[in-house]
Amino acid sequence: MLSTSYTPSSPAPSYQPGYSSSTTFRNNGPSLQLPVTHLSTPLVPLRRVVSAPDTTLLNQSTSQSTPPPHANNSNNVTTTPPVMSASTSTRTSSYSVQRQKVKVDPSHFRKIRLLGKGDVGRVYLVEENETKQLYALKVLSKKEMVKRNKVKRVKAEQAILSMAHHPFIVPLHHSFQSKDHLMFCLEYCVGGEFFRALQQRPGKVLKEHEARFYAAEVVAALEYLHLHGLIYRDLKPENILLHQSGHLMLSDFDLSVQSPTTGNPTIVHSTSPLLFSQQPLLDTRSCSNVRTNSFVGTSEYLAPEIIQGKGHSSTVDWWTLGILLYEMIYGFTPFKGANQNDTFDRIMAQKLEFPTFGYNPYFKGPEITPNCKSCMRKLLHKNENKRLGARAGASEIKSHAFFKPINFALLRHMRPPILPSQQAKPIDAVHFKHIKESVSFDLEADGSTSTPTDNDDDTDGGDEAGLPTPDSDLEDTEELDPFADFDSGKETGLSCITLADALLLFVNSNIDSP
Ligand code: ISQ
Repeated sequence: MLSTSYTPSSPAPSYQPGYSSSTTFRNNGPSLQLPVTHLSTPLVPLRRVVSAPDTTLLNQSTSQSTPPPHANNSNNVTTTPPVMSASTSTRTSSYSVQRQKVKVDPSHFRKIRLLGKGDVGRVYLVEENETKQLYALKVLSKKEMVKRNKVKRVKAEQAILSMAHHPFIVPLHHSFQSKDHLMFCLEYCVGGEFFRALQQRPGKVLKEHEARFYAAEVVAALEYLHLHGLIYRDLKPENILLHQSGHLMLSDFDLSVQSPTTGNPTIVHSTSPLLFSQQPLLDTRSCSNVRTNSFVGTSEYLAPEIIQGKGHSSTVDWWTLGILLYEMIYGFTPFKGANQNDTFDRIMAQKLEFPTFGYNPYFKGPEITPNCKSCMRKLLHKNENKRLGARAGASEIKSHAFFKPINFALLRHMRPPILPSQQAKPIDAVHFKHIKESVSFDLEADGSTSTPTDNDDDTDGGDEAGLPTPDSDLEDTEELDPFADFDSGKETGLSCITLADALLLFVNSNIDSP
């Protein structure tokens, strides 16, 4: 494991300039302190917002949700109708099913095929037996979670997904478990990985206006997360999915963190008319005062402050947006080196350069505009305090001239540049690579099958982890069963997670993660 101290003049055990290593880059930093007063004051979540948030809703006791973009789509992955919350509820959602006392378990689904394999789990396309609705089922091995000290991390991921309700964030419909596995039942994104869609474009690039569209959707999603005190931290094309509607959805909150305090947005007045628009900006950096050190990320997307290991705030997400925008436009990332440490060297020291046409034969069209370059340059400012977004968060990015053609309020009604095949049947998952499933995972008989993780294909995933099972003689308590509160149907669990719950989880998740 590597730490993240960046000391070009004095070699550190972690990142040493010029030293080649393929070791995973990670850093365990101090956990954040949570003032006790915040725990007793659960905040009311926002309504689903895409455009500039309406701050008047922040202090209301109930929230109204507008339907998600996918509510009427053609893949029949319809969402559950509104569920009225109980009087004790602090949270409602137009399509959350998590308030229903419905006990969902693996036997409710039929496995169709493997969609993807990750570091610690797999994602299957499944069909709900009764409704025939398709879902993406993310399956994690409990044994693996315990072995890799990821118990609190996975609970934090569940808390974040349960809390997040935004058109550009993949919805979590249920979370449940079998004897051996934890399962996230997520919206099925028919269009697959944005990364794959990008790879299939001529020259692996998008036109500037197309890149602007996706960048704008990412800004909207990040704005929402930051407002909730979350830093996404792992933005990259592989973590972006394309919905049937063509709109993107952020997935994989494995590396996200939640700040222990979230403040209401404030208004920032520009002191320099040259810096920002004359309009006052809504400061949406709820977690900007939070610094965290623990991180594992994708090296080409890492921000300088993460490499330096000096802690980072929500502005890391604006750096990664800059890298994403660059990659969408030029087909490669700006600081890619021969190896990981070369990449780190370049991120820290190399000036941002824009390739000229001719470098890529597909750059035959109009030049990349100065506004677009200016936006990338400002997002990729190595000094996080001077980076676009450091002062007032998403509002600053939205008011950059590059985004002038975008009406953020109407974003999800715009026609996306890439539309998943409308002819192919969603069940055929044509936008997903065929992956051989070396060990068959049997949903109905789950518990007696092998554990579906990448690195234990040939191991028996029985119950060697010593976890309590329904038939075991151990009591089903939080102390004995680390996953006792995982199921979304459980009243005392995280099903109706409040921000305060998520904050507690985050604080705890940083203690042993990852
Ligand atoms: C939704 N649809 C397809 C694939 C997915 C992978 C991970 C998480 C959600 C998904």
